[in-house]
Amino acid sequence: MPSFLGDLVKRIQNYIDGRFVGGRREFADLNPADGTVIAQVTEACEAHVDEAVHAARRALLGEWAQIGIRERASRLHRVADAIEKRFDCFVQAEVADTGKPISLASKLDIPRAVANFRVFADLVKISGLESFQTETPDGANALNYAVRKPLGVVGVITPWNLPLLLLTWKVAPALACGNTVVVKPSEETPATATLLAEAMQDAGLPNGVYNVVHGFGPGSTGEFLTQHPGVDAITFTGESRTGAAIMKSVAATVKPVSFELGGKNAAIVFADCNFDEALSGLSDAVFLNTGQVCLCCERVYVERKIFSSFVEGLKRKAESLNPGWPNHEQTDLGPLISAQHRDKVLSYYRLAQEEGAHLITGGGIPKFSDNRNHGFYVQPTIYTGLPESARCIKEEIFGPVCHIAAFDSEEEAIAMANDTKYGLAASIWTSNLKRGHRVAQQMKVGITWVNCWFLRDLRTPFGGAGLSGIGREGGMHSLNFYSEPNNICIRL
Ligand code: NAD
Ligand code: 6OD
Repeated sequence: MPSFLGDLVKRIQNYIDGRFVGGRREFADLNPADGTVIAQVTEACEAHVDEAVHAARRALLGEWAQIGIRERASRLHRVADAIEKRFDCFVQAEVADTGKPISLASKLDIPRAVANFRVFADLVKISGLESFQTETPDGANALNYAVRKPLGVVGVITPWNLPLLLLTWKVAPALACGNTVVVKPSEETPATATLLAEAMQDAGLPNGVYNVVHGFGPGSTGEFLTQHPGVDAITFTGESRTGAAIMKSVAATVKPVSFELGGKNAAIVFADCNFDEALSGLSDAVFLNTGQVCLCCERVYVERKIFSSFVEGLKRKAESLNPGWPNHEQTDLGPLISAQHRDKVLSYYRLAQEEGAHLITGGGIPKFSDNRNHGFYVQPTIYTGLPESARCIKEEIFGPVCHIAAFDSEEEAIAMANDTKYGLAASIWTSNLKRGHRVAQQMKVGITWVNCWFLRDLRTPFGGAGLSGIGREGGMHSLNFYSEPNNICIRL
């Protein structure tokens, strides 16, 4: 078995039909903390993608099709065991690829990958043995029953912000339903998807059930996958614009899609909230993973009575964050993913000033006395004073930044929060339970948290309205997407 840090990190290859496969074209994988090259990655050409899709098709019709739900579930638990066995290796690979603090990768990313396999293994077993496989309505003169089948070969395309968490969030239910997958992780974070191949081997998944192809989007691996006629469905997480491009691309072959896209999420903080809890919650909701979580709140609305003290409190939180080396336990703010993304975030910092914002803190690049100056760090940043029509209020920035505005009434707060083309998440802070329910039910989003943020139960529906996505995954919603009912009607 190749040792990940010894071999794979230096040369990350595609994984097709149970084998690591090299190629002629390579691209560099950078450490965002200091810009150094940590690996060379093999870019999959069209022939590699074709090979992976064919391997996935063969596997779909082979041993994998004969394995019943109980055994599939038990192998997925073994994948979870295999990730746990290599826990440190996964953590180090994720930290090196993303620059995220080691504390975050060890508490969130890798444990959630394990949980994704365990939850969907259990869910498919329980529901499959009870009612998921057959629906039998009480027909008067006919017996109807629907048998659920896998969709087939599923193309899984994922982003760089929570690489293994988001990849396994899709791979686990897809495999639980009996599909096979060809995954294309982000070109920025190819490591943990490749390491997962070893866990799949350990768990005894047949060759071809899990395949990894590396590369870029347009004119590269991503597009080869979405256009491939042998791919039966695409599940995608990433930018809304990319979702639109993929939709066009899959139209010719009419593939079902599940899209988890961008957000411009709002938080509403009422004066009756528990102030300290709201402040801590919002500090996470704005700055966690350097603001690179689709659920992060870049728009914060605070009731006027507590506006000044809240702005002051969040400023103190922002200034207390430690932009350290990702591998240090005390670090709580890593770099952004790439130089290109840092340029984008900094362009919004400049735009905010041009649009008339009042800078509360941050707005630039931190200064270091070491090689972090070659990394992609930016300062956590807070603005006030922008009109609601400003581009910085309308467009997703995806950095450690928020704008705070005051409101006077519940109706005004709801109207401002909903005034967006996105609709992923919202977070409401109040000690009035009635108000919590009332406001939450008026949010035009896929998920609303009350007095918390990013508190997850993996059985609940997850996804977005508007530009934030198509469909819902999570729990039975995932199992429904990754399978297809075949209804059989027998006349009695
Ligand atoms: P991105 O859309 O640029 O890339 C995502 C993936 O799509 C990558 O693997 C990329 O190579 C691939 N890709 C790009 N163009 C493609 C094309 N034309 N055809 C096929 N594949 C293509 O997104 P990103 O920059 O990696 O991630 C950040 C974005 O993802 C943000 O907008 C964020 O809000 C969103 N996101 C959403 C969720 C959610 O659950 N809603 C979760 C995480 C991230
Ligand atoms: O928690 C999840 O299941 C999920 N899909 C989170 C998405 C986070 C976005 O960056």
